[in-house]
Amino acid sequence: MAESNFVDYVKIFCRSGKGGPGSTHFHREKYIPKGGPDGGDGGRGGHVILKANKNLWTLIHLKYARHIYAGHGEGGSRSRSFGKDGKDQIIEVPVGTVAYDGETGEFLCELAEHDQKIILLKGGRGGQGNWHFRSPTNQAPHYAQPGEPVIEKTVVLELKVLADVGLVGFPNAGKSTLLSVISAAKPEIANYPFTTLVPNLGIVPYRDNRSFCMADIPGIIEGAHEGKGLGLRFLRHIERNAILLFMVPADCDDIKKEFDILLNELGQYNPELLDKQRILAISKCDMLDDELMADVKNKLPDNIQTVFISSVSGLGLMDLKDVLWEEINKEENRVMTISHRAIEITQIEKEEEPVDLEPVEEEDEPLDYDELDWEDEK
Ligand SMILES: Nc1nc2c(ncn2[C@@H]2O[C@H](COP(=O)(O)OP(=O)(O)OP(=O)(O)O)[C@@H](O)[C@H]2O)c(=O)[nH]1
Ligand SMILES: [Mg+2]
Repeated sequence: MAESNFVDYVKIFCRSGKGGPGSTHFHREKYIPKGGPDGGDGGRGGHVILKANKNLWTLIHLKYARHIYAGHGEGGSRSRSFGKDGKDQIIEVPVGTVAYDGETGEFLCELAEHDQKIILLKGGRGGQGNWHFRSPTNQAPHYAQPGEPVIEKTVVLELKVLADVGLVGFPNAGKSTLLSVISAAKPEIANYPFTTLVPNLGIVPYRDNRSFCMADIPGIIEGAHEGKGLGLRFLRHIERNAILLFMVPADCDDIKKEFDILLNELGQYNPELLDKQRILAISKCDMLDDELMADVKNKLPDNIQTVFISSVSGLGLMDLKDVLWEEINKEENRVMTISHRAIEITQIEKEEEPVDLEPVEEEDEPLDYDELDWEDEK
């Protein structure tokens, strides 16, 4: 995964900005003795914001930018001047990114639409200046509110790519070959298992200038849910897909069994995946003569629409695209929402070596927050 440009997992350390302190200041002017308190409010600390961008396809730009700090709010000053707000930090991510708490694995938020913005960490509120605390009994308050402190969090961002069709199959089933033939994508293809190590996306052109998106993910083997082969972590990339295209090669000994193993592995990862519409493609049909084909047809699993294809001879590819297009456009196959389960901490540790977090420099004296009442933000 190290050399790949496709990064679908990053762990980043984020810190929002501190609120600026309110000012304790008294008006001074010639001929105006005891001008009274006029300390202004501190500025708000910067937020850390996630923003979805449809032009991004991976999280690679965040791989080396692991510490993201928003700016601190400035302090208020004389004449009831407000302090400047701290600079927000906007983290642009591909549509389909999900954020989890890096410590607990808890789901935080998901960005499903272009331009959607979510505040990941709120900047601290600025403190109120002493002007706010004047009262008939205390006309010269010698105190002001401090700003709210920073919030720090380790956040895991995971990308769940948005594709219409997800390819599911054993290694060597011919998934990448199909993608390379029906789209412009150029995934690596070879006659050995686990050629594909990261997901590939391709746009498949269809009749009348229409197109749909297909995701080719690494092969799945029996026991993948226990971590065999490449495990199941790539299945997150088909969680959002409208339909799943299962692929079993025509020369496989037992098509039904292979199909059942795939179904079982998917169910182990997330039972919701089994609710998706599925289509079965029997690949490499050019390898069989008519007699063997007839034999294969007798041994197909029931209750699933099956298409016979060959990426080499082109057999059945147009039919396949027709079937896929029809299914993608069915209202009941649209994926509106998906439920995100918390991720396991052991998985976080496995995916990422620990990040060396920089200590936060404490610039001010620790403040006593108990003494002061927060007023609601206006
Ligand atoms: N005869 C024939 N061979 C095919 C066909 N499609 C793929 N192959 C061959 O099958 C082998 C595996 O193809 P891949 O596309 O790399 O298989 P994959 O499913 O992507 O495999 P992994 O990435 O390892 O999961 C390659 O040697 C392809 O040339 C086909 O339609 N007919
Ligand atoms: Mg492949």
